[in-house]
Amino acid sequence: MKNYRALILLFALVIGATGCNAHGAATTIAGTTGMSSDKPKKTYQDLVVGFAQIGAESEWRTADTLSIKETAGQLGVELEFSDALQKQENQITAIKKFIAEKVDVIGISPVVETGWTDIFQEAKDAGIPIILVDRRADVPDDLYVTYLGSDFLEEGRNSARIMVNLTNGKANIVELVGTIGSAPANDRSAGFREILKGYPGMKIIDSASGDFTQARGKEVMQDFLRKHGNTITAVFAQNDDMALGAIEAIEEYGLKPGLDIKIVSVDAARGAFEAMIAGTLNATVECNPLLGPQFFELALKVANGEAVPKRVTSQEGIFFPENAAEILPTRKY
Ligand code: GYE
Repeated sequence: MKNYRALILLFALVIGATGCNAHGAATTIAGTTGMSSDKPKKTYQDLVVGFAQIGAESEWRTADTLSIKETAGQLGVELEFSDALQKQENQITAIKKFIAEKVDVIGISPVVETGWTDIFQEAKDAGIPIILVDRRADVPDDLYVTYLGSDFLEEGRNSARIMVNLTNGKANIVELVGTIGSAPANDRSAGFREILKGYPGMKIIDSASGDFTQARGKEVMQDFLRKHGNTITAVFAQNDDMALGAIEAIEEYGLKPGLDIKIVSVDAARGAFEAMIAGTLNATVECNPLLGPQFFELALKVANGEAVPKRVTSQEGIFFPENAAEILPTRKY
């Protein structure tokens, strides 16, 4: 790192002393040091990144935003951050702005999977690489450089495996789905069903979107309870916030969440640990939102034309009430 800084300093001195442009100076140095590229390498301090965030719908998202902003601050990256209030059109407007500003790299968590091809093509035409963060977009491979995020399909599968164990293979499940058309909602639904296929006693009796928020999760659970009453024996909430909303609805209905109705959710945010400690949530499958460090590492490589893998997945675990109190203090979100 130190040597690297020294090299950059040398560049600056050569440019200053000779008055040549950066391109010429780099070629000279490349010639004397054997470097193959004729462009000076960017450092984090030179990097300008535009980030089109989804919104602030969940504890997960808040932690993700903080990780991105904090990491940018620590590294000295200039960050243009946009919050789209969960609306695709706002994300598209943000990307247009980043293109006009000629940022080095664009990061985006696409709120839904479809509808991105045209705007991604515009970025590509302007020579600005796109990194998908957290959520996938359904676009041709050449329109983004890499996708950093969780394996949502496996999260859905794990949620189903846990649910089978908790209910001995027999349950009437209601499902709180995330944002319709989003990659995590699509994949968590698919992974969950894939495993349940092998268990005829496990029935999904209803399924509706709570848009990944606690407030909507509660409303949808109230509807489910009105419709199905105490025939419901299990809830699969595709994130913790919706599970917390469901817990409130179940308590208000007069049943015991965690006991009368088993609940499994995804994210492993603090609220989920608190609910497990209170005995109202049975398990949470981790989905890591702390993507800042990996994102900026990729962004710098991409800006310097270095090769990066097309897919980078985050490592995750599963947590249960048994040791929730012990683990909670170590959680960073
Ligand atoms: O699970 C949910 C958030 O895209 C993985 O979005 C993310 C999901 C996360 O709102 O809480």
